[in-house]
Amino acid sequence: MEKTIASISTPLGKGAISIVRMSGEKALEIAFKVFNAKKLTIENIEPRKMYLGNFELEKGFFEKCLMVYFKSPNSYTGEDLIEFQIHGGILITQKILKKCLDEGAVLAEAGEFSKRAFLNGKISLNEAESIIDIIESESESELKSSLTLSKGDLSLKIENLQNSITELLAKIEVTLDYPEEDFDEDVRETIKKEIGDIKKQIEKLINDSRNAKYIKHGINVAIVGRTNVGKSSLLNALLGENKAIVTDIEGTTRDSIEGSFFHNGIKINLIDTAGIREAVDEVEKIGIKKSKEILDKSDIVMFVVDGTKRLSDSDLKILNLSKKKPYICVVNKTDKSRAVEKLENEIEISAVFNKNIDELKNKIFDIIIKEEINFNNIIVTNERQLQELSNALKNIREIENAEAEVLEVIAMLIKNLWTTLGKITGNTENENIINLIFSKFCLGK
Ligand SMILES: Nc1nc2c(ncn2[C@@H]2O[C@H](COP(=O)(O)OP(=O)(O)OP(=O)(O)O)[C@@H](O)[C@H]2O)c(=O)[nH]1
Ligand SMILES: [Mg+2]
Repeated sequence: MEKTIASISTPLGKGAISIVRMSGEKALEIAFKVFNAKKLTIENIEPRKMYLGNFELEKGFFEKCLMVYFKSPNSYTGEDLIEFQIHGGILITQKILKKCLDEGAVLAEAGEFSKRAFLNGKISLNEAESIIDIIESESESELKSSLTLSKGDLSLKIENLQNSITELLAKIEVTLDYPEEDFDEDVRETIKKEIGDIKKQIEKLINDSRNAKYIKHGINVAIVGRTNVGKSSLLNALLGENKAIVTDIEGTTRDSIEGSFFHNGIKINLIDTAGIREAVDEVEKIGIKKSKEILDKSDIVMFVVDGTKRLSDSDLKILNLSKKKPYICVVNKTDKSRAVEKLENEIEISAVFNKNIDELKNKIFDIIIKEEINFNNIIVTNERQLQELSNALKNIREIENAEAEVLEVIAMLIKNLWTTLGKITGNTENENIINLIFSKFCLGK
């Protein structure tokens, strides 16, 4: 029997409606496990009719959605097919997909619906191929066009930020014009508030943009640690297959091994590294260098330790390296009694006995995807622009650190912030105004 497949059929994050589709013999049965509509039963449901009902996301938690049933052979794939139309955000859509998967469907591979349509004689091979092409190019281009759209928004956003800064500079200027008045305290308060506001907005831009990147490319997770702590066993446990060789011989994994899985609809790319050896100096150095390289490319690090042993010097070295990134300390082998010290951000697991593996998956997801992803947010995809946004945050930190300085110095730092933001859009139109305001400051006199 062919498996029942499911997937999100609309491009992630675009538009107000998204569709989760299921195809296969069990589609209807699975649908009725998760969806209820008044008086609707598996016996009385009519094909091609839309039903409004409740989708049970978790026990007791419902989301309203629409369901349509296409009866085999009169469906796109030729099999029994169910479509859920969802008016929620991306996380809701992912939860609905996950629930279908939990109830027995498997995640469809790219183009698998069309492949089944072809196998069931619904479309020709040519058609299947061109559909797959279109699907691929469409979702790519839709994503791209949504990104272009948001580019206009970005310019506007940056312009607004720059305008707030110009106003702020003007306020400081007034204070300097009337030194006899006691405006100083007031203006310092205003600076603090306004700069705080701007900081929040820039941080949000950076965050939203990172999240968008994760949806497209997945989250890269490095697995690092000493030899024999169970890194490869952990990779296998997370993937649910025996991809990497596991032995009790130190140094089993020579080269890094990669594998991916989906969690809540987001792809998680794992990189299992060769373990770092204890005490063998030269070899240890090479291992550390290699792990460093992999670490640099990852978004999160899982630092794995053998829970039955106390921390060694090598462990501490690797832990220090891991701290460069968001990291999780994975205490493995907790099926045996624990000897290792308490660690920060730790989770106790057993790779061999599959203990806490789902909790670990959730942890990885939660660290990166902190809030609901919304593609209607402004998204910055250009690396250079993202870099300038980080630079703007640096400028802000300098302003915050200069709290005790004279206003002229603070104003100069605020001007730097204005210029950095201008680099994002190339907007230097107002530079003259800024310079005009600035010329009135006593700087350099
Ligand atoms: N009891 C117990 N043993 C484990 C667990 N995880 C791994 N092991 C054992 O630890 C040994 C090393 O496991 P690997 O997964 O190869 O360790 P590694 O960190 O990849 O080792 P290298 O590739 O050599 O760096 C094997 O004998 C595993 O069976 C666990 O959760 N509990
Ligand atoms: Mg290994």
